[in-house]
Amino acid sequence: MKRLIIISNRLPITVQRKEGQLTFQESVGGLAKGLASFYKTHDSFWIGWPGVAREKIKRTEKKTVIETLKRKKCYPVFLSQRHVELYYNGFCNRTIWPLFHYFTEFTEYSDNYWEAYKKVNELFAKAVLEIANEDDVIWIHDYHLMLLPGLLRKRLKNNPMGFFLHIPFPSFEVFRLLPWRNEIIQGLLGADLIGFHTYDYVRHFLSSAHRIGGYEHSYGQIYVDTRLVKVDAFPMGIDFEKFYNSSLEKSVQREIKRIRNKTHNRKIVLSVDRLDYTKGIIRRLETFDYFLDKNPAYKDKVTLILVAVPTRTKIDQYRVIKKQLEELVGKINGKHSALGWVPIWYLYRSLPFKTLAALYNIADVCLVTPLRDGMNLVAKEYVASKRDGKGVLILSEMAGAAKELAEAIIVNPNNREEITEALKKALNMKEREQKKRTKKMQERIRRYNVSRWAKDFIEKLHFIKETQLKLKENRLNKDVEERMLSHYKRSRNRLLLLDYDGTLVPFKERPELARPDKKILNLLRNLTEDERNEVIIVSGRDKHTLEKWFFRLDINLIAEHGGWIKPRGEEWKTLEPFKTDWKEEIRKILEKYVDSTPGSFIEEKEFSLAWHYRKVDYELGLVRARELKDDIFHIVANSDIEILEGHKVIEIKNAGINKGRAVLNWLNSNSWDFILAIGDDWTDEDIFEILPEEAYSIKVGWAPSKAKYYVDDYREIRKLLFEMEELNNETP
Ligand code: GDG
Repeated sequence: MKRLIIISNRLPITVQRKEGQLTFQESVGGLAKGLASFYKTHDSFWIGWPGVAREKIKRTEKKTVIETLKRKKCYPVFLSQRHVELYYNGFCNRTIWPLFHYFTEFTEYSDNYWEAYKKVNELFAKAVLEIANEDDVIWIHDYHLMLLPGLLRKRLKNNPMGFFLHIPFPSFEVFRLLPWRNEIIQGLLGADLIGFHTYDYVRHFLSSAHRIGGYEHSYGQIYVDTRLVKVDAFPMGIDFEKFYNSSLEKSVQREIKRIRNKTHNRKIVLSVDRLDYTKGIIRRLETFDYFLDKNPAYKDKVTLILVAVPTRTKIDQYRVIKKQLEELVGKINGKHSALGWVPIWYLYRSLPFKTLAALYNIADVCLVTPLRDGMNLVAKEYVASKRDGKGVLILSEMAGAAKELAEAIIVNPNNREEITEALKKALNMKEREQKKRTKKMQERIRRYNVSRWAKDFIEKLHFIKETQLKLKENRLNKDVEERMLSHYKRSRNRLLLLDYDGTLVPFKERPELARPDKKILNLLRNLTEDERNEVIIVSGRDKHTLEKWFFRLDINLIAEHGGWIKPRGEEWKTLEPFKTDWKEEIRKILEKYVDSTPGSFIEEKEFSLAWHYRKVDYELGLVRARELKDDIFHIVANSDIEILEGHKVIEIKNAGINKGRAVLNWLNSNSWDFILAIGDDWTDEDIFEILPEEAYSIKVGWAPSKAKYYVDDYREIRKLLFEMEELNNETP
């Protein structure tokens, strides 16, 4: 099995200096914990920062640190105090973290931070290059290292490389605020697979990649030059069994008893987060205060246990929120407490696992209301811990986890009325209902646990790599080209099937601008004048346009994807008479779409109606195209018309018309000793599909195809045809 190199900002082992001595401890936090179990069972290596500044490690100690970490399959990247300040506390946590969580008012744009971010990403790249082998699989994690895939790709051309973002990817309108947005997009696109927790983040990324970098995608696949990159959602899971079985552990049972002794029979509402402004803790407390105000009957009956784990304490906002929180806890406790009852137990510390598990076990309600959260593992851990199924999760719709945990009570974290109602509902929910909901969620969390998540990601990464290799093998290379040209030269009966737009000329936003230039007309003339050649332009265009453009050439024309055929020297004809009485109804629908979609237009042909959206705003175009297909689907079903999806066009046409059928007669009419078909669109696949085995077929552009070979764009096709033209001149 290949070696897996995991790279994240922090190593799963943290080095600290305590009372002069260096200590090595397991790191806390979602990522380190989540991946730890996976990486121990694989032949893996983890690269990251050990959590202590370079200056704090004496020269003589450095070797010991490296050796000790190596035994735990870790490789350190040492960062200076200055880097930690500018890169980690700076760009990562004062720029990217707030911006990606939609806290634009907290976002700082500093060139110094950015320079440090670049520098540290380079240091990571250097560390990876020091130990990576040619066939190592590389998996980079999170927002600290978004430039790393791009940096590594320059040197590690072939290694499978994945990137996973643990926080949200914001909508384009927010992401575009970042002055270094282009560099970040380019950096990420160095990976072969880019993963996010949810499809919303996938959509946001694809939209930014298109608007900022001009990258179009098809079903989440982007071509970066000729390298295929896949963008997909992988909702991160947890170590389910660990939490599900936690109540069986003696130490946890003891903790449960200890806490129960203090809470008596009161209902427990639990809140657990790092003390981060994105987690909505202040708002949560204000809502709890409001809940007690509005529902005094719950006083002395409910206790909120609030665990706030210290984090990023060097950053102002985190200090401010801590102060606010403590004041608020004091205020609420002062206001509502009674003898023997305090409404909020506030714990500002990281708890040992046994205590956390005990709290998950005994809490009647878990209140998880982040304002934004990539996923939120606490929500999943709480549900997983409920072996008896009793307990209710109240979950913010702004957490990625809400997409999977639909049986929770889903709330808007800013809506205090809604949360107050949710609390009442949760505290009064029948046990049967609680168990039903919990079991449903548990089934999902158990199945898609953290190992499955990691396995899925790595498998997908391998799959993309294999697809890339297949595509590469099919690239029209020098050898094939030479073979093809020599075959061409030898042959006496040649059939050339050429699509027009995107194949002989570039694809234009305005179709009228794609008329043939002199060069291509001359080229086609020379090719057709060679009597060994039968050249056919096989286009989706209407017959009048083709006639207007090519009437001076002695060439075969196929228009409207095969609706009309004009063998050279003959008149236009159809393969069979088609009814077109369906057009009226479809035209009305298309007109509605033209009105509501600026930039789109209808093209009417004899046997088809096409709705073009090449000039429409990218995303609007995609949405409208999908809506249009839905709208006409029921008309098309059980009729003899069909929908054809081309490059930024939806075409409705008589069924049975297609390019393949149209060229069939030619294919069978002669014993060709050289056949070449070239096209760039889905509609050309009908030709590729029916060609005999020995024929050459070339797809222009990088998308799945039945063609034998690929080229990048129309320029390569022109070059190839010019070479053929040369050969015509060479041989009598
Ligand atoms: C980031 C994203 C995404 C918490 N308190 C204690 C403790 N924890 C553990 C929990 C959980 C982890 O920390 C927290 O994970 P979350 O997912 O809730 O949140 P972030 O730390 O913000 O994580 C987040 C995650 O990455 C993974 O991709 O879900 O959206 O922001 O595992 O159990 N553990 C212990 N004591 C505590 O007091 N032992």
